[in-house]
Amino acid sequence: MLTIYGVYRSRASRNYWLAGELGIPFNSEPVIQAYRLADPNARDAPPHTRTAAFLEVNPNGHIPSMDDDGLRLHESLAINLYLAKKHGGPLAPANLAEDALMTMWSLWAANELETHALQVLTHRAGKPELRDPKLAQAAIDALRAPFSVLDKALAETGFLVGGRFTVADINVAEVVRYAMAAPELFSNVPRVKIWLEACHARPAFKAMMARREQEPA
Ligand SMILES: N[C@@H](CCC(=O)N[C@@H](CS)C(=O)NCC(=O)O)C(=O)O
Repeated sequence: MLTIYGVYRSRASRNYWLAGELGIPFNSEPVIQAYRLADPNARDAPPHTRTAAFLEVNPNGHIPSMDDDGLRLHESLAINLYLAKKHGGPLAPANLAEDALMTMWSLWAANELETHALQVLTHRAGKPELRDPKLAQAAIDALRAPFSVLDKALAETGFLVGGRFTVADINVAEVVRYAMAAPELFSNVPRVKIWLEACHARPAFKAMMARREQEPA
């Protein structure tokens, strides 16, 4: 049986979205980020990323993690690639070339986008006392080139791989979502805007976001 450790307000969102797309059942082990707790050492603290029990699951002390019949995986994007391939269907690669492209786009999202997109989120939409407009602007400037790459990649079919919605779209869209606090980033990349709206119109994405909204901010 598949177990996903995490909360909806974390990168585990990617895995919940994918599981919804695949229609696969899973156990949910709620584990919250330690830094979100006033006192992670309190006796009544909920399960979090720095407990001894969770560090046994993921020594990195990060969510999400996954256990699938004894296979333990960390890294949200790797978990999605694994689950898509395990369950097959249109979300999964149909051949080695598609597999390579889906891996490439997932690593691209993690390496070319994620740090900057998180900076946009923190400094545009995070706690007001922590926001630094200069850092937000630097991250926005850094994202312009990769956003243009993404826009061009979407030109032919509107999707990243194989002319259909796949795990690659989920993995990239979930990173691009962090940059939505900078609407100006999307004005010169119309295909990215249309693609992201299409991704966000999917019932499994909406269901994931509804669960996310139910969690305390
Ligand atoms: N590259 C990892 C990053 C995981 C990560 O940093 N997760 C954050 C939540 S989104 C976390 O667990 N932070 C809690 C902590 O550092 O205590 C992935 O994609 O899974």
